[in-house]
Amino acid sequence: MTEATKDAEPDAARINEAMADLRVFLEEAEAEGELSEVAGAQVDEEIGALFELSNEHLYPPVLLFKDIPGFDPAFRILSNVRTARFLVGDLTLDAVKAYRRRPKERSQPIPPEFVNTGPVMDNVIEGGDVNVLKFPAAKWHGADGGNYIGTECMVIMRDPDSDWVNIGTYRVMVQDEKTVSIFIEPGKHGDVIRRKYWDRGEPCPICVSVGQAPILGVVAASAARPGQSEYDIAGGRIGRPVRVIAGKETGLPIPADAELVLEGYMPPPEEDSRSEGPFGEWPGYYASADRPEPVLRIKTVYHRDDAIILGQPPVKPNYPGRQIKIPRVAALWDAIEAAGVPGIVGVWKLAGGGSRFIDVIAINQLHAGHAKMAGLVAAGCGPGAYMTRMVIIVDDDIDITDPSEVMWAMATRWDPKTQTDIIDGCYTGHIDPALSPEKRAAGDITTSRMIVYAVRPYHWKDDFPKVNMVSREYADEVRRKWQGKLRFLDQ
Ligand SMILES: Cc1cc2nc3c(=O)[nH]c(=O)nc-3n(C[C@H](O)[C@H](O)[C@H](O)COP(=O)(O)O)c2cc1C
Ligand SMILES: [Mn+2]
Repeated sequence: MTEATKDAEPDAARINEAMADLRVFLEEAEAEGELSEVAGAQVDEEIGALFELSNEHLYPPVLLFKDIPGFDPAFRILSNVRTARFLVGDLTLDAVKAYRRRPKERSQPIPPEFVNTGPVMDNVIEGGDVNVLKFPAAKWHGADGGNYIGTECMVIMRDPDSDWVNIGTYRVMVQDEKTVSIFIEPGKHGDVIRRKYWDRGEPCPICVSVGQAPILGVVAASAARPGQSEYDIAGGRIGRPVRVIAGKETGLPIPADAELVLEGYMPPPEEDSRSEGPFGEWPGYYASADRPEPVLRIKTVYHRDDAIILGQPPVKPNYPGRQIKIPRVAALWDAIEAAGVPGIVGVWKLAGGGSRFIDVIAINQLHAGHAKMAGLVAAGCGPGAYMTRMVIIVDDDIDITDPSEVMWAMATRWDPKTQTDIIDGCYTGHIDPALSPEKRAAGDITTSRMIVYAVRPYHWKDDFPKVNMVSREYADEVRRKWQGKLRFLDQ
């Protein structure tokens, strides 16, 4: 690396500012040469196809779609924010370890600060003037059932029994000028909260931001404890309170520098439900099909003059751009350790499984039954329960970031009959493609898990055949001796 490029590398403070403010992010992305502006692409499929092609890269370019035909050129769609190289850095096990060592104060929640105004108040549109059709919303994939204005969005709700303000990322499809549908899987916090209003015979107040600081997208898409506000977590992560404004209609806190916010009420499904989906989902299928979903009746729209709508639809999880999510891996590792499982030396997710399906955990086996502790906790803990298919436990000599090493461990240390647990009735969602039609019809939204103990069985591990491989120390010694003389050593 030359001195010049070293100097140009963003430091931690600049990364923090980019996480805290979408406009700063854009400036930094441009300065880093990661921004690609796309003029004139159509909302119907073309933007989606360009997005998918960009995901052929491990670090997809940040795409700013502008001059979108049929829409006010002030409005733009922005994709690939949270995968920008300057934001995410290395995607290695060391990066997971470094993330887990992050300063303690960054894990301390900081509640948001209410302010009177901000850029989101540039335009406040109410009642009869509300028209969401004037904002560009992409039909991302050919078979999608509609145009999605909310992909990397934040759905803001307040628990009627407490002060808990929850934020979740749930997809938002445009229905008509004044209505959008929101797809919230059963059991997600937004689902729990809305049911409480409905049980009282009330519509659920909701604000949806479809463009906001990158950190808010991070926390909205990550599992926090029930009762814990993702706003507070975001504040902790950026080291200062998120600035919010009370929505005129609902009083819900909306980010003061949000790009575009929809505010309104979600009546109970029996009062209003409309066809939602299908939508090309992250596992790589149209699994949830189309079904009636509750809707948000929009009362107020807030937007900046030149609003940027975030567009982050899923692509099949084997695309390189579907990077491993370091914070998610770290959250699973933290949960396993918090449950008291010792000797964890690595946690990873295998490509192809996205952020959920396939967890791999390396352990330094300390006692009989230890691998089973790790496997059962990983399959059952908060960050590991939802939509997992397989948990693979391996010994600490396996490089869990290399799929061929994991396959080697399975091929050679795993006896399927005696080293496997299959557990029925585990937490999943409608977007799980393996959920049978019968289970869907019965409302049994569960699938099974397999825990694979691809470890040397503890009680005879010392007698397990030795690995046939030159020791790293001797390999290094030989390399030093022969380097410069043998071309293959330098390649
Ligand atoms: C881009 C993106 C889209 C998502 N879409 C949905 C969705 O449509 N429905 C859903 O239930 N979860 C969706 N999720 C997952 C939730 O955001 C995630 O489970 C989050 O923890 C939910 O917040 P909660 O824990 O407060 O319920 C999505 C995540 C991302 C990153
Ligand atoms: Mn939550």
